[in-house]
Amino acid sequence: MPSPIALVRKPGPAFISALSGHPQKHRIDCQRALDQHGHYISALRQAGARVVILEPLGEFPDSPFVEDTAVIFEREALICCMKEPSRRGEVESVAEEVGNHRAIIRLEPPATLDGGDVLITEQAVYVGQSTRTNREAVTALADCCGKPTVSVPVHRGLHLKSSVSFLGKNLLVIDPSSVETSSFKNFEWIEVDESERYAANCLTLGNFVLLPAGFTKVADKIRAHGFQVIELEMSEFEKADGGVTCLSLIIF
Ligand code: CIR
Repeated sequence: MPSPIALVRKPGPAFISALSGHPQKHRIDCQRALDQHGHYISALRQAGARVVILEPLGEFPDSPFVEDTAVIFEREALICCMKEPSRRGEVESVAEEVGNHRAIIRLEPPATLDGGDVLITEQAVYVGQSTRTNREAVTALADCCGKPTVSVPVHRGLHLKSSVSFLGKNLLVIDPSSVETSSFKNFEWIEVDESERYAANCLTLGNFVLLPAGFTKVADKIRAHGFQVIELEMSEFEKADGGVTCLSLIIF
């Protein structure tokens, strides 16, 4: 199987102005964010990905969170129309790169969608009904993804994938207090408790799971399922409401 491509974008100086509801948002340290991003790239490579690094976009503070700009399917890619006006200009350069690998479909208003709300599993595509993603987006996804599409209410956190991650092997990491869980009853769960909520967002590449550092209970449970865990310092991205998956767009 060919290596997956991981598209990433380095944080630039504008990253200090990222959208965020985090209490520490005024303390984002750009140099530390860049260092942490460097380790993230190394982890992607260790997990077997070929990393494509996009140029920083000075006028778009949230542009390192490339996951939100597009949703990648087997043959097509849906380019998102993001709800936040300050993020809409991020998509063009991503669409250009993704267009080298997939046929591009564009999501049109009034649909709004952030890629962080789309959880793709073998059987179905789950779409978070968050403050960023609306019903029209669910309909548009259903038309193009070729799998059953399930709308999932998000009670807390920015996106569906802030609280649910798919590891493969019918296994989820989930914070059940933040999303409507009834849609996920056919999966096996690794449950994340309140003190480890941030670790519900993790990225699986083959047998590797990239996980924020310091969440030992979740890390141990993931290891017990046979995965190799790579722990990453994510403090600066957490202050900008972003997690591990948000920093890359994976093209399998
Ligand atoms: C935002 O509010 O849009 C960014 N500061 C954080 C986006 C995080 N992305 C993600 O969870 N997929």
